[in-house]
Amino acid sequence: MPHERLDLSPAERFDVVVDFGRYRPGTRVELVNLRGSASTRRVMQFVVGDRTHDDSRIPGRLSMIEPLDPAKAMVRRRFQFRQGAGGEWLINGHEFDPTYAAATPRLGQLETWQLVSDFAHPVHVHLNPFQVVRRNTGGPGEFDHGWKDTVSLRPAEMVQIAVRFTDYAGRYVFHCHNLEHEDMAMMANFVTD
Ligand SMILES: [Cu+2]
Repeated sequence: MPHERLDLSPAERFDVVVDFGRYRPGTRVELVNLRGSASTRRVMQFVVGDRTHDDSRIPGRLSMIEPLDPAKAMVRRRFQFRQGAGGEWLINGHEFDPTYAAATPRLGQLETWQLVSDFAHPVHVHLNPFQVVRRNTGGPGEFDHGWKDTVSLRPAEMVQIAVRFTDYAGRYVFHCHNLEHEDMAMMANFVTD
C-alpha cells in the first residue's frame, strides 16, 4: 500500500520500500519526525546518487498474510488501559503484579482482545504477533495491516486484535510501550499452557 507518511507509535515497526527514482541526482531527502522537536525532529538524510540501472521490481504485494478470522475466536477478552485516580497507569484496574495472570490463553487457540484506552497507549504483546481486526466502529486503520507486535491506541479508542499463541508455554507480559507508562507498571502477565 503506498504511503507518503507513516503514523508510528513508540515500539511500532514497519517494513518499507522507498522509491527515490523520482528525485534528481544530488537531491537531499529528509526523514522527518513530524511530532518531534529540535534533535528529535530530523531523523535521517539521504543524498540521492547518480542515475543507475536497476532491474529490480517492487511486487504488487509485498507479502501474503493469512487473515485470522475473529468469528472463529474461542475466547474474547477486554483490557482497559487507563489512569487511576491517583495518577497510576492501570490495565483493567491493576498495576503490574508479577504474581497475577490477567489471562491464561491455551496454546493454539484463537482469541480476540479488545483494547480500550483513555490516553495514547501503544500496546505491545509478547510471544506471538497479532492482527488488528477492528478499530473503533470500522475495520483495521490505515497503518494496522499485517502482523504486528505493537498497536497504537489513541485516546478514547477501541482496537480489537486477533491473536493465537503457539510458541511456548509460560509466563509473558503485555504492556503499554510509552516508557513513562511501562515504568509506572502499566503491564500485566499472561500465562500460556
Ligand atoms: Cu500508556
